[in-house]
Amino acid sequence: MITVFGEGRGFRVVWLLEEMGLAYRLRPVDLFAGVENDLEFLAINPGGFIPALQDGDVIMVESIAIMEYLMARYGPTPLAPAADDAAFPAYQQFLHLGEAGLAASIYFVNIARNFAPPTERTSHLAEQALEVFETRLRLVSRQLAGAPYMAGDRFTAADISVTYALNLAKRGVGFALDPSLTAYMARATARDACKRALETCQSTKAWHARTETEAGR
Ligand SMILES: N[C@@H](CCC(=O)N[C@@H](CS)C(=O)NCC(=O)O)C(=O)O
Repeated sequence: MITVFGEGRGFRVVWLLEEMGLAYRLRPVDLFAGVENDLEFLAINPGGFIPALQDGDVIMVESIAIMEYLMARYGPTPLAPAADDAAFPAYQQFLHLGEAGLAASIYFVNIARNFAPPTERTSHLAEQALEVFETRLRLVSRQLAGAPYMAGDRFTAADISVTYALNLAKRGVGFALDPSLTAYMARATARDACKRALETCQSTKAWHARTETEAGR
């Protein structure tokens, strides 16, 4: 049985598992309660961050690497275009840009805005992180000017990667997504597998409900 530890970016993994129709269980990890007493989780990931994956003897962290592992081991799947597919370079680029360029930067803007002491809510570092997010987002917008999805005509795991970051920007820091990005988000997240993932990820679902009215502020 595949076990996903933690939501947050674990939502990407759960969504992918739903798309692929693989059996799994979600093991909640409460970062706000502190993980220092969660010895079972710390045995899986001594770093204490989420998500982590356990699949038999395999233990992994990093949401994008976990998705690549699952698609390679249990594929082939249309979620991952093959290397000789014309869609492959864009797929590969946006799969990683979604985390390394977008989520990693907006994550720290979110921490600064919502969790830092009041005097540190606007800092040079947070401004730099926001600028990194915004400059990388231009690549997403350029892609959407010519195609409905990150890899072109079809939905792939790159869309799972990128939409997680856009959602965090929208709900976490009130980043205003333009109409093209909003339409893209709606298109990608309308999938049944995404809806099923949200039912599994109850903390994420509650966060969506909490931020529904605030998003876009
Ligand atoms: N690049 C990692 C980022 C992991 C990460 O930063 N996760 C956040 C929650 S989504 C976390 O656990 N933060 C608490 C910490 O780093 O201690 C991934 O894509 O999995």
